[in-house]
Amino acid sequence: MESPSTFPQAMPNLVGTTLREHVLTGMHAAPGATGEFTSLLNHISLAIRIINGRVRAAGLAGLLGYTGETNVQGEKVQKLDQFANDVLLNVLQRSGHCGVIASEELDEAVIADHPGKYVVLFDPLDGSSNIDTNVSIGTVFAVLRRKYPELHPNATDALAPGREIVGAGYVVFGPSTIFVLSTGRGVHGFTLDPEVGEFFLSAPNIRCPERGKTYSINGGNSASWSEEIRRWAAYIKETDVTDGRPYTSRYVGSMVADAHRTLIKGGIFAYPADKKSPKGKLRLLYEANPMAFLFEQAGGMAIDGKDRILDVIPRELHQRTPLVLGSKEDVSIFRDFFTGARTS
Ligand code: AHM
Ligand code: MG
Repeated sequence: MESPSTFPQAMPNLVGTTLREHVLTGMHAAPGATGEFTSLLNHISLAIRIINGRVRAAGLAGLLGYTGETNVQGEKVQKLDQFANDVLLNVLQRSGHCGVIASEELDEAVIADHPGKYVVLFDPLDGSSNIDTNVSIGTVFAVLRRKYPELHPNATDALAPGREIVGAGYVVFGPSTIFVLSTGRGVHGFTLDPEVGEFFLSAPNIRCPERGKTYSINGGNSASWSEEIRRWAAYIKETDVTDGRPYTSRYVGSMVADAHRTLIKGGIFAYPADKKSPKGKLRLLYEANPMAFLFEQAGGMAIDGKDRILDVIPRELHQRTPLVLGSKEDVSIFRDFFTGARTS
């Protein structure tokens, strides 16, 4: 066996770094850090581990008859997305760091009765239509710092553009549970060791390739697409060995899973506006903004078709947006078709 002393001494040894350590080390470097942000992220990690336990037992719970309205003890059993929402909400409220919490599952933002420093926005269980068939699902979140933390929090604190995000992440509950996080210093992936109950650094400094070979879009919506999007879809399927076309198609239907593959392997994920969903389907605050922040941090790109997602000024909590993200070159080509700058 190779001796651990063979690690180069000048480089920090990242093997065995936990999510907790990683966050703590990063925050030590931040001037004026109070430890609150570190604590907030540790609370999010705790909520994720609780949700993970329930997600992992979802099939088992079904087999044992726990998926109906009541279980054998006569207790009401929550749906998984409701459970994930409640866990995140409870854990974040108990952390004491949040002035405002907003979730895709809640009609209104939850306002604290104390002036918490942060706003947390989340989609507790993305891809929930895939739960019943044991396909990857996930959680997405974004953290903002309240502009005026000394004032009483207000729901409008949540309506800040994504460029003001101070931390964002997502978790994929797939064959393993992976937590991808950025606090504005690159993007790092952590895998849960279920035996230990800790996330360990498994993918430091993730970079989205400049160009990929995969496109990810619900082709079943093509009859509702604009002419520009149809032209792009035709281009992506044409054969041209000089630039790797035709691309291959992958579409899970869980944005976290499709985005994660796109982040790692490159290519493009798109949920554009169409006749059925004229404003797009995905939510700006809970899905598009955190993903856009992560993609930009990893050297990728995220637009609404034409403009940068992170520059959109939100008008309402549950605002929808078209979303196109992925490798810089692939997203730029989409934009050229979308704006009519190119047609073939
Ligand atoms: P959800 O947050 O209710 O799960 O819905 C969002 C999901 C995304 O994960 C996914 O990209 C999209 O909806 C799939 O939609 P469609 O079935 O229209 O392709
Ligand atoms: Mg979702």
